Amino acid sequence: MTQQATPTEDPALLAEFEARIARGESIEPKDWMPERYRRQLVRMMSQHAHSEVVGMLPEGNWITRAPSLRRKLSLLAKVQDEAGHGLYIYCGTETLGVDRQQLLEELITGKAKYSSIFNYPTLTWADMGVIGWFVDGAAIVNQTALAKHCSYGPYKRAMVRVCKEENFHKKQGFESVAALAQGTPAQHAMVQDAVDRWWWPTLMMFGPPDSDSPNSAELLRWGVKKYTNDELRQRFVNLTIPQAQAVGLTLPDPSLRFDEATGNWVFGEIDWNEFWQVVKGDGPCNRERVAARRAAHEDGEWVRAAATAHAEKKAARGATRAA
Ligand code: BYC
Repeated sequence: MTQQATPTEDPALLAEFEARIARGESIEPKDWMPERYRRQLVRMMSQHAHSEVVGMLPEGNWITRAPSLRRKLSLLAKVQDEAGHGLYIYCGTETLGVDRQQLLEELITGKAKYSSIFNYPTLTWADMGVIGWFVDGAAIVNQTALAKHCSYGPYKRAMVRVCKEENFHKKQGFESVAALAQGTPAQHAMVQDAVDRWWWPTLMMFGPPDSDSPNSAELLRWGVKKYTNDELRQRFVNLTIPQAQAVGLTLPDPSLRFDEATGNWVFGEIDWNEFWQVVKGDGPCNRERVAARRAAHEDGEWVRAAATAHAEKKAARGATRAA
């Protein structure tokens, strides 16, 4: 399935499109858009949808080992929410003329990108709290900007509900972290260790530095992104440090300091070699994650076959009645 043909990139159409973006109007699926804009959205939205779906795996790993019924319920709800987020965003890519099957194929064959953060292992129960606090906290910073400002209507609207749910995820994570931080010395040590392992990979979630981000200029120009990767990363750092201080946890960065002049927390150098290694498929869990998604897809074959058979039978019944 392809989008209605846009015969040429007529300069007048492009000028009108850019004027609409400058006026803060939403671009909708049937509106004219430059092919580059459509492709950028498909790239970004499909990576986002895949991230939500793969993001279920590190936490799903702990559902059967949650320490209480209450913790299990909130973890279960969170993981189910991530599945829903993936589905909304895949629907969003369909409005751009992309076939979902094709995207899923790219995910299970390891061709597609998804967020680097989900290629790290979840070693202890404390990781569940820290993921909610850091990873969902980072997601909120990034996605609230999309919900408020993104120029593509279906993506912007999908982000409204996603952000509401991410807020619940963050709160349950931070509450769990606070309980462990105030618990026994062993619990405090467990949650500090999780903070130490997840801090730097979370900062990498925001993408490469602005000086090394090939897509940012176009996305900013066309109002898909409102802020740069570094701006959002800084916002997350500024928001999170006081929260860590409030629960008596430290962040694994000896160079952290508050800069009165800018009102920002200055942080140390991110290991970009590690980031690119993970993005290129060589992180601690990349192969495991893709294999798990492939197995889930293959195990679900009978569900797809049954749904297709049901739809075909219903359509045939409708055709007989109409005749
Ligand atoms: N991991 O030019 P750049 C979630 C790639 S879901 C992997 O700066 P852009 C959550 C990038 O794709 C989290 N790859 O790109 C879910 C590009 O490669 P290609 C996902 C990354 O698009 C469950 C290349 O590096 N959130 O939060 O301007 C539970 C150069 O980058 C990463 C979204 O997807 C990365 N971290 O900026 C809890 C939000 N970073 O495609 C939480 C929407 C960069 O040219 N996406 N790359 O081959 C965005 O805001 C932007 O796409 C990004 C990257 C900030 C991620």
